Amino acid sequence: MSEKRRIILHIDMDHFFTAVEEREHPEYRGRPVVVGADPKQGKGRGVVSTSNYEARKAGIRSGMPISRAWKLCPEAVYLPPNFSLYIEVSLEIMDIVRKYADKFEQWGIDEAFLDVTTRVKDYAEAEAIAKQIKQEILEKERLTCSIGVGPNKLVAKVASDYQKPDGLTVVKENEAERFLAPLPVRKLLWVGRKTEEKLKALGINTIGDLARYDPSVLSEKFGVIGTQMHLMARGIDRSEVEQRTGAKSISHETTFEKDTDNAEAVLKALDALAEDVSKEALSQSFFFKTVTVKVRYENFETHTRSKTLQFMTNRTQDLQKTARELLQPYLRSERKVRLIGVRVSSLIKGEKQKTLV
Ligand code: TTP
Ligand code: MG
Repeated sequence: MSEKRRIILHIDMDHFFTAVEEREHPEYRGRPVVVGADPKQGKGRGVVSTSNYEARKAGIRSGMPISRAWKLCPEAVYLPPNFSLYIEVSLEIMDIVRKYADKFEQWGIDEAFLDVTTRVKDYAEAEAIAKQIKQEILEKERLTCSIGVGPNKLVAKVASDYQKPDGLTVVKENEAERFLAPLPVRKLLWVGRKTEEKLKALGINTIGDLARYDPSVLSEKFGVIGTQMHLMARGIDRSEVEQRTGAKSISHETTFEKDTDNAEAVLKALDALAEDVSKEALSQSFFFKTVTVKVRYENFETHTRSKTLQFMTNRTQDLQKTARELLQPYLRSERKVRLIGVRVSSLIKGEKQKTLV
């Protein structure tokens, strides 16, 4: 069977929400940290969104009732989710990652698939790209991720989960089946708890058990899913990395050569960024409604502030005025500014315009 050879990367940020919180609050580092509902001294309702690896040692997991987490580890730092910050960081990460690939597909808030087939000649080069991505995310975001490299999305995804945190696992095409075989079946995409139970009843515990099982019995018991699971167990997955067209947002940012407390210089840089963003919007015939500015101080603490305008626009002056308004309160800080950014979102495609108004 001559299927075209592909090389796919899957990137998954490590304990994403809590990692962002630790970055913003270094005093939490080394302690168990949980992001989720308010535990209210063990009486809280709601669940854990995520926890860092220290808290996981105590048995805390995503989706667990927060009251149970509290019982397992009352001394952890409990924080409410700050979604707008996580989304902003996610957008930044995706901007970094996207440029390494021919085809890019975001998957959830902290994961992405990259098809790098035409950019590399072999797995060694793909591994080098993965290292470069890890390095760039660490330098620019001070966050770690885990990357899997494989012949398809399925193997890449299982590989990224294989050595977490800060992992890099490369599985070549001819190693895929052997790599998967000892792992529990639930590691396969789409095998949920219920299917896992049914498979167990048939004596299928590992992916290898599934690969060896008679496919006709599987299709009898599970229908199309049965056939699909059998292929996946053998490391076969033909699904494409689905490049999505059309940006959901446009952003530019600047890191100052030296951290600065010169408000005038910061505002001048902000005007320039706003001009770049509005020109890019215009060139793509986009109008926007929501403006977000970002500021990162010398200690890496990051803030974002947004405003949704009453009207759609792509005028430079509108963007500059709104961005200045949004940034003002952050210029009163005693800390020096390391980076600023401007983003526009709620985009709609308009008629092509010939001139910048
Ligand atoms: P995951 O990538 O599943 O988890 P994670 O990044 O926290 O940890 P890991 O190192 O194992 O990858 O999910 C990404 C984020 O999505 C996570 O930080 C919080 C959020 N999330 C929830 O809010 N609820 C959930 O049940 C899960 C699984 C994730
Ligand atoms: Mg993750």
